Amino acid sequence: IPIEKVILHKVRMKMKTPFKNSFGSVQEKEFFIVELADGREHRGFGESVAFSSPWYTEETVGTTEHIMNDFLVPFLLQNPVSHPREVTKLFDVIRRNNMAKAAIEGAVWDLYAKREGITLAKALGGEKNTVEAGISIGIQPSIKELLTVIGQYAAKGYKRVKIKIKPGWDIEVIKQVREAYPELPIMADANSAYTLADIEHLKKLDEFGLMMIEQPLGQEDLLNHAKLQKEIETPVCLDESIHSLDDVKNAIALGSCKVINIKIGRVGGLEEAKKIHDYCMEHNIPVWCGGMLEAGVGRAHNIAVSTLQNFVLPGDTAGSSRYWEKDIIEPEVTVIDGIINVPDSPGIGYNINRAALEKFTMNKKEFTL
Ligand code: OSB
Ligand code: MG
Repeated sequence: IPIEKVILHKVRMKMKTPFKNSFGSVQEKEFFIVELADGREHRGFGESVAFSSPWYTEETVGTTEHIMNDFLVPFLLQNPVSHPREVTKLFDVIRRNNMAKAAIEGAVWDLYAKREGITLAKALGGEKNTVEAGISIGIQPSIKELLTVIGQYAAKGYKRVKIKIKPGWDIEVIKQVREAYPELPIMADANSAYTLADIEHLKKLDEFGLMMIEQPLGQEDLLNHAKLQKEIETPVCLDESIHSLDDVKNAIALGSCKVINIKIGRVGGLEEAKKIHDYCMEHNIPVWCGGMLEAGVGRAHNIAVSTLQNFVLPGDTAGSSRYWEKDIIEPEVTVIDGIINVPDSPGIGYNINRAALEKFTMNKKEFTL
């Protein structure tokens, strides 16, 4: 795959409403759009997902910039690959920094698929033409407001609603949501807000028929998640604990979870995401695609990976208008009756809206060999 030029667009976009979870609030998203040019007509795009501060994982916009500029981009230019799956191996000499790796690896996949004239979904081995959309709702000022927001998304047909919880905003919240929406598929995401000492408290969630509870305990704590899963009926899903296929193998062997949330950025790219998907399928562990408040390019990658067979649960990928007045892709991602149609043009299947991208770009850096 000839890569003649790499362009890193540093972008800043303001979200319509702040997203609040157990560790803080985000309203401005800074990220990189990675653009690869093959010297012919094709351009591949990727999007970095790390936040400005290291509250979700250790990566930030600043570390992403450093690792891409000083290591990953020069590596890619100096070491031609013939298939995107080779990028993971190429980047393996750099420890972790998964989100920086994934932004570039994703762009290589897009470029590859466009050169082959196939969709990214097909290049990955996905077969679905539609994917189910779920929604993740941040912590609201009151239960009343939460119920209103849930009502809005339920009316649009979203296939499941994820509610952020933390100590003091949990049992009563879920109880009232369940009463107001007896049939709605709901789940809770704790973003590591609890410890094993909360086991009796977390057991109280069992009566509400949650699809799952996401990452209740510590980020590195596979052992205690296993202890918790033995005591509660609600399936445990891991998010922050999963950075690689090895993490997944450990989690499944220990019984730490019954579901896995795959985020392409967190696991270092599409190739690793695919391997995790395949391993989970062999072990009867359903997966779904998590979200990182992505703009359109990241959203498009999420949609493509969600076409793989074992993505059997609705993910966090909502329509572009969930967070953005104006997205950087066209057409924008739309959700109709809770369904996203997978685009059928080559690569990510959406065009870059150059005017919108320029408008949100703070600076641009070009690299050639
Ligand atoms: O824990 O899944 C999470 C957003 C930022 C960081 C972590 C998480 C989330 C979400 C929102 O839940 C997902 C989205 O709407 O993109
Ligand atoms: Mg989560």
